[in-house]
Amino acid sequence: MEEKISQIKKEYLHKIQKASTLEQLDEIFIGLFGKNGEVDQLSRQFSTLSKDELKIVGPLFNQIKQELEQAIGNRRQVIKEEIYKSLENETFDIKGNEIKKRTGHMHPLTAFEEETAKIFNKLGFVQIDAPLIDTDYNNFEVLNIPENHPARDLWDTLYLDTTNYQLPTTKLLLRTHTSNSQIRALKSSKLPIRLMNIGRCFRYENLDARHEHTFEQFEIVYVDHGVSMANLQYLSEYFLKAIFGSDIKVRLKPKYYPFVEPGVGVDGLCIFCKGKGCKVCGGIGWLELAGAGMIHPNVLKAGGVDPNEYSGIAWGFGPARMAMIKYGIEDIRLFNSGDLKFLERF
Ligand code: FA5
Repeated sequence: MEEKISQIKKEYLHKIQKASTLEQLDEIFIGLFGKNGEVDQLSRQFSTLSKDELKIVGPLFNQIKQELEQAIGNRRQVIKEEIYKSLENETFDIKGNEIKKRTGHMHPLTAFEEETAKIFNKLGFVQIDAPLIDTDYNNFEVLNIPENHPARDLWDTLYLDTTNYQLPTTKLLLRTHTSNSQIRALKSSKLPIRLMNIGRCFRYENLDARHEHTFEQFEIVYVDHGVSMANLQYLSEYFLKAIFGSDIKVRLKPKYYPFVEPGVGVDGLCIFCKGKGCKVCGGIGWLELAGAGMIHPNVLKAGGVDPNEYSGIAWGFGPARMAMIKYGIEDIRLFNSGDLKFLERF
C-alpha cells in the first residue's frame, strides 16, 4: 500500500508539472480527488489493512494528499500568471467592428409643428394650451353648435362615460378639434388677441390612409379692431408660401363651420399636378389645406367680446395631412407606426 501511494504521488507530481492549461489541471484534480479518483479508490482499501498498517499508511496518505493538492494549487497560480502576462501584450484591432452610432432626430411631425409655430410666432402669435378632455359646452355649444344640431354630425365624437366617477352631470368628451381653444383665447386674454394652439384631437373614425382616431390640429385665433377676410387671405398665403414655397397659389372657397361666418376652406393649387388634376387632388387641381373663417358673433359674445367693436379670425388645419403633401407621405398611419424605416427617411 505504501508503495502504491508513493507511486501515485510520483506519477501525479509529474503530470502536474507537465500541465500547461487550467483545463488540464482540472482533469488531473478530478482524476485524483473526484468520485472514483485515485484517493477515493485507495481509501476504500483501508478496511483490508490491519491496525498497525493503518497507523503507518494513514498519515502517509494524508500527507501525500496535501502535497498533491498543494502542487496543483501552485501550478494553477503559475499558469494564471502566464495567462495574465500574455494578455498584457495582446492587442485587439477593433477597426471594422466599431459599434454603429445611431443618432436620433426629431419626429417629422413634431419638426413640422415647430416650423408652423415659428412662422406664426414671427407674426406675433403666442401659444396657449387647451385641455384634451373637455366639456361638451366648450367643444360644441359655445361654438354655436347646440345639442341635437345636425352640424354635430361633422365630428365623430368620443364621449366619456362618467357615471362611476361622481363627476358633475356635464358631458365630457375627448376634444374633436383644437377649436375648443377659441373660448379660452377669448376669455383669458386682453384684446387684441393673437393666440395659437397645437395638440391632439380624437375622433371615432374609420381608419384609412388619411384618417387617424388620434391626430394633431393647429389653430389660431386673431381678434382686433377691423380684422377682415383680407387678413385671412393674407395669413393663408403667408403661411402656405412659407411651407410650400412662393410658387403656391392659394384660394378661399365657401365652407360651412358653425363657429365662423363666413367660413372658408383654404385651398392650395395642387403641388403635384400644378392644377391640371391628378390622383392626389382627385382631379380637382386644388387641395384643401385648412379650414377658417371670421369668428361668429355668437362665439365672440360668449367669450365676452363685443362683435360690434371687434372682429376675429379662426384658422386651423391638420399638420399630419399637410406634412403628407409636403413630404410625399402615402399613409397618415406611418407617423405613429414607430417604423424606423419610415422615420429614417427624414
Ligand atoms: C375642424 O376640425 C375645424 N375645427 C377647423 C377650423 C378651425 C375651421 C377654425 C374654421 C376655423 P375639420 O373637421 O375639417 O375642421 O378638421 C380640420 C383638419 O383636421 C382637416 O382638414 C384635417 O387636416 C384634420 N383632420 C380631421 N380629421 C382627421 C383625422 N381623422 N385624421 C387626421 N387628420 C384629420
